[in-house]
Amino acid sequence: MRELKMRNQTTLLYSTAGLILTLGLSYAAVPLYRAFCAATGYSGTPMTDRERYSDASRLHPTYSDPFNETKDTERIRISFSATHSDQIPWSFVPEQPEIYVLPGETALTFFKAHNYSDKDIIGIATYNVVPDRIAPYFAKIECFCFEEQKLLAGEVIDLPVFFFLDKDMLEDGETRDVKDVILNYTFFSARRNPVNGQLEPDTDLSKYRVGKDA
Ligand SMILES: *[C@@H]1O[C@H](CO)[C@@H](O)[C@H](O)[C@H]1NC(C)=O
Ligand SMILES: *[C@@H]1O[C@H](CO)[C@@H](O)[C@H](O)[C@H]1NC(C)=O
Ligand SMILES: CC(=O)N[C@H]1CO[C@H](CO)[C@@H](O)[C@@H]1O
Repeated sequence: MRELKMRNQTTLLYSTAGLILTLGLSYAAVPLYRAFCAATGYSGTPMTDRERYSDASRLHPTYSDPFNETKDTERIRISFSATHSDQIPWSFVPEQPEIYVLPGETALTFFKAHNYSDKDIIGIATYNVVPDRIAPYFAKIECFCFEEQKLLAGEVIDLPVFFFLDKDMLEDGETRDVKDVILNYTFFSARRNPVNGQLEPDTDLSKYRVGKDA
């Protein structure tokens, strides 16, 4: 296994295929999320492209420019942003404000959610990235947003996101110069429709606009 340089102390880096395999098991939860996302019509939704992360050669930091071997690639700042709908009685914050990554370099970050109500809550997160043209290259290996999250009354949980920017972004004229990315989550509370068993948000989602390119 190739040794990774831990250049960024705040970033936890993994390139272990085993870890990815284990995490990959929750992939089955994606369709539920997709359905929710499709229903809300958000744009700028990052793709969770399984092919990208099952190809281990993509999960290495890209140190040089694909068009110029002598030119180093620059780190890209990923900043995290978290909001929630008015209806959901919990707090939801990123545990670190930002991470700097190279294309192909995997990174792990956490968000913290706290239920300060006296009821159990089911939450569903939607996400978007800014600028949204980077979304096709923003690959999530594991994300709390793939599944509904149930918080018991009073509970505090850490929600992981394990991601990388696909190195192909460097070959796309639209994205090769992107140096600043925002990953933005919004939590909605949800309930199960007793008729069809589907999760439905408790909020009027049309009030929320996400994923607009600046
Ligand atoms: C390749 O990168 C080097 C270092 O940044 C630069 O000096 C050189 O001009 C670049 N070559 C081309 C063809 O752009
Ligand atoms: C994050 O999403 C919320 C709505 O869900 C939106 O109001 C906010 O502008 C978004 N922030 C960014 C940086 O896209
Ligand atoms: C404020 C807090 O920590 N959480 C609330 C969430 O739910 C429990 C119910 O057991 C409340 O007692 C807490 O006040």
